[in-house]
Amino acid sequence: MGSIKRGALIVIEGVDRSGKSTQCKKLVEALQKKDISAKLMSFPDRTTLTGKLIDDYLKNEENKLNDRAIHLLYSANRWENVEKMKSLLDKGVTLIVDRYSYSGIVFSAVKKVMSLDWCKCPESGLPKPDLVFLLTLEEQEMLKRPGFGNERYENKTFQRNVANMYETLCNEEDNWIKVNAAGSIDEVHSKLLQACLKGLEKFQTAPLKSL
Ligand code: T5A
Ligand code: NA
Repeated sequence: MGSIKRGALIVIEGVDRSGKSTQCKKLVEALQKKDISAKLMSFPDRTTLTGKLIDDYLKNEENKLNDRAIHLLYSANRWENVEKMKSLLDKGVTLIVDRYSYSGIVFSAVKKVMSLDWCKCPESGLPKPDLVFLLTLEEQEMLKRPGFGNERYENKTFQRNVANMYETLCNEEDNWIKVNAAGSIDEVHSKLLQACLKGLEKFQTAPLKSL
C-alpha cells in the first residue's frame, strides 16, 4: 500500500486588487477538475477571534490599534489555523492560499516603525510554502480595478511601497514566480495553473519545510 502524498502549499501574494482572490478560486476549481484534491484558504481569516479584530481595524479608520499589536494579530490569525493547515496537507489536500506571512511582513515593514527582521519573527515556524506567486500590477492598472480605495492601506504611496517590499522578499527566495496581473483573468490563470501542475509532483514528494 503506497502512502498518501502530502498536499502542496501554494500561496498567491501581490498588491491590493491584483486579482489574488479571483485567481485562487479559479486555481482551486481547475485543480479539482483534474481530480487533484485542493482547498482554498485566505488570510486574514476574518471568521476567527483575531479575524474579527482585524476586520474592524481594516474597515474603521478610527481604530487606533498599535502597529506592533496589529502585526501580531495578523500573525496570530495564521497560527490559529496552523493545525488545520497541517492536517489538510497531511491528508494530501493541496492548499491554495490567498495571502500569507509575506503580506504580514510587507504591510507592516513599509510602515517603517518596525524593522524587516522584527516583522519576520512571529512567522517563524509556520509551514513554508512550496511555491509563491507574486502578482504584479502597474499603478495605473491597480487604480482602475473595482473597489480600490475601500479599505485602510488602499492608497497609491502605500501600495507603491508594498510593491517594492514584495520585490525585496521575492529576491531573497528561489521559489517565487512573478506574474504580470495586467493580463485577462484567463491569461493570468493559465500561467498560474501551468506552473502549479509543473511543480506539483516535486512539492508533494519533498518534506514540508518551516518558515
Ligand atoms: N494584510 C493582510 C496585512 O496587513 N497583514 C497580513 O498579514 C495580511 C494577511 C486585507 C488587507 O490586509 C492586509 C493587506 C490588505 O490591505 P484582503 O482581505 O486579502 O486583505 O484584501 P481584499 O480587499 O479582499 O483583497 P485585495 O484588495 O488584495 O484584492 P485581490 O484579491 O488581489 O483582487 P480580487 O481578485 O478581489 O480582484 C479585484 C477586482 O479586480 C477584478 C475582480 O473582478 C475584482 O473586481 N479583476 C480583474 N479585472 C481585470 N483583469 C483582471 N485580470 C482581473 N482580476 C481581477
Ligand atoms: Na482578496
